[in-house]
Amino acid sequence: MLDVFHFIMKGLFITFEGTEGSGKSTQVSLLAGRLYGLGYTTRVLREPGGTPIGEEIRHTLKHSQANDAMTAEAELLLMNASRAQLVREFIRPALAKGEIVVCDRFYDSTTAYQGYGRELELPMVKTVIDLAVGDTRPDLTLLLAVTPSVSEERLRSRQSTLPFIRDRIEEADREFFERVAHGYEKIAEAEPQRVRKIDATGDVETVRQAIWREVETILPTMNAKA
Ligand code: Z5A
Repeated sequence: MLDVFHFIMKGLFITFEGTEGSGKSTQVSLLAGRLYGLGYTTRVLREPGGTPIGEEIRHTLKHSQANDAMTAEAELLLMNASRAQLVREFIRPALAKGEIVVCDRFYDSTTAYQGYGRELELPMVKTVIDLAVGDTRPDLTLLLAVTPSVSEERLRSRQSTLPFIRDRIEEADREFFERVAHGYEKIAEAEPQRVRKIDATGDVETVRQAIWREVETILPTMNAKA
């Protein structure tokens, strides 16, 4: 458990990771609502994006008509340009005020997608990440793990209710997403204290409770029940 002094001085930084359709956005909202209800000033952010500049970069990365030719290196730098802005514009100021920051994806996504997925050299990926974040690192990362078939099924059911919007990153082949999932396994193995793997194949409430059990351990003394 982090001590109360750490929390007041540094805030608390929680990130969510996982493949698409693993339920990150759903659980980010539920966690933030719970923390907010308990009286914690909580800021929810997402990557890529989260700032006005970052949201423009997000559009370029995902939906721009002209992004077909984007190279893996350009993708790496754009993800981290968005991140560098988010860290300095919102994350550091919020943490300095002792707030809880909950971010939907952070630099582990770059290691998993641009490092393992796009197969860029991991030391180079790390150098770029280090430049973007400096010493701003998550206290806790929740890695939501689902099988590829669960992920595909959830995305299919969501797509059936929404108008189609092209997404360049989702157009990658299945091998790419398998490499991403493998990358997340390696990340969790390398930092088991920070990165907590959550079985996210169950229903929303079961996953919410598993997440809360992890979050509870790093909150300062409180009497909340799951
Ligand atoms: N990316 C990168 O390459 N490098 C980087 O450094 C960063 C990102 C930061 C961002 O896409 C893309 O950028 C992403 C990685 C890359 N690319 N891909 N592909 P995004 O922000 O648009 O989307 P996403 O992060 O991949 O997440 P998502 O597709 O929106 O899914 P999700 O947030 O994990 O899941 P969800 O929206 O909460 O749930 C999906 C559906 O399942 C929805 O209909 C829910 O109601 C349902 N759901 C959720 N939980 C459950 C449970 N437990 N049971 C049943 N159904 C559920």
